Amino acid sequence: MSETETKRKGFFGRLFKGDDRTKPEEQPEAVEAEREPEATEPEDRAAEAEPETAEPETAEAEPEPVEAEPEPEPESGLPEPEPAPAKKGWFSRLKDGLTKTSSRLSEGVTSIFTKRKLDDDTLEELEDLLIQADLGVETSMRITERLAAEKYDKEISPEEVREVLAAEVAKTLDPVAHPLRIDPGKKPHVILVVGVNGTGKTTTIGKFARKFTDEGKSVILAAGDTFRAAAVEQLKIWGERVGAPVVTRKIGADAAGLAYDALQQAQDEARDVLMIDTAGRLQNKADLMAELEKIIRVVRKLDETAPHTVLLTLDATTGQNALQQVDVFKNTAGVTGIVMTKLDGTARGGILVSIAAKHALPVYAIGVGEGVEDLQPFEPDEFARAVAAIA
Ligand SMILES: Nc1nc2c(ncn2[C@@H]2O[C@H](COP(=O)(O)OP(=O)(O)O)[C@@H](O)[C@H]2O)c(=O)[nH]1
Ligand SMILES: [Mg+2]
Repeated sequence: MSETETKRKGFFGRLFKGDDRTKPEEQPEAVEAEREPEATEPEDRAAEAEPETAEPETAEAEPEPVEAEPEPEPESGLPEPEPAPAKKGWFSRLKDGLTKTSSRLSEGVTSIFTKRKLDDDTLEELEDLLIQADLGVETSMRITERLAAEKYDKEISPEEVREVLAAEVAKTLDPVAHPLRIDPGKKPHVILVVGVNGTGKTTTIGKFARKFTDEGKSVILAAGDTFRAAAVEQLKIWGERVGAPVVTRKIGADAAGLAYDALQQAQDEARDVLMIDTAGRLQNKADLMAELEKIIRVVRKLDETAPHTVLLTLDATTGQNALQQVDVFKNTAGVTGIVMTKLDGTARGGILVSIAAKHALPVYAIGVGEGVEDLQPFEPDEFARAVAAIA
């Protein structure tokens, strides 16, 4: 079992696993809401651990077991999944993470351009490939137009195409690479974290909290997802890990009231940063948006410039759905920037390029894993090279 899988099986993994791969706009939200209050997930380990007692006790059995079919080698002949790699630099982890995105693209490019000229047909095939990789129409067209301008009717190698791809992707991403900066003039700098359930809000708060405390800043967290006991617990654990106090209320308490109290405490204690976690239930969009608006309204009673950052988390594995989520949150919650999570292990990493082109929102950081060290600064050139599979 890989390290990631092991973690998944662990505490939060099991509680939150259901959210991971779901399309947040669809019914899973409702499902989650129903199953949540008591996280009494039955220990289904029993099923896994069940010993295979099927060995028939034939005293003088032939060496050949009769039960040839059900048990051995579940994946007949398929290679074992690769063991989790040891610690690597973040760029190589990003590259590994984006392998599914980049290999689809580079194989596509190779198959289009091997021994073929750059003409209308190949250009159209390329454009389709790029759009299917979630790069967005605008960037895809820029790539094909540039190739057409430079190489029309000539032979072109897949490598040359990939170079242009990387360069144009970087051009789209450059303007949105803005790290999240804490304004030292604010005590505290208030960060409101919004996004659909399961997109990584709480984890991202934990990762940023670690980064800020490592920089010597004093951080306080507010457990504004007051709907779920497990969500509050999850933030408390992050708080303990990084040594930041976590302001909590009873389950079902008013999130705005909690945010108000947390800001007051943060001001009293002259904290540098307050990060407010929120609920992300989209099954009732109107309620959720009303709640976020109320949080913003009440924190402004204590500091009319707050929140100073409204950070939207987006799960890369949801692909095009992430674009819609930006639409939903951008206006109501006044999103100032995004963190794209789960870029490790998805074929849909290209969606970040679409979002950059369409919304021009700062990308504060990217998530390439579940661990505290897996929040990375967003570097457009490196991201573009990883997507285009250029070393
Ligand atoms: N692989 C991977 N998993 C992540 C990343 N960020 C968050 N997760 C996982 O996604 C799940 C949901 O995250 P969580 O922070 O609880 O989402 P929230 O509901 O928005 O607060 C958890 O299992 C996290 O460990 C990431 O960058 N990569
Ligand atoms: Mg959460």
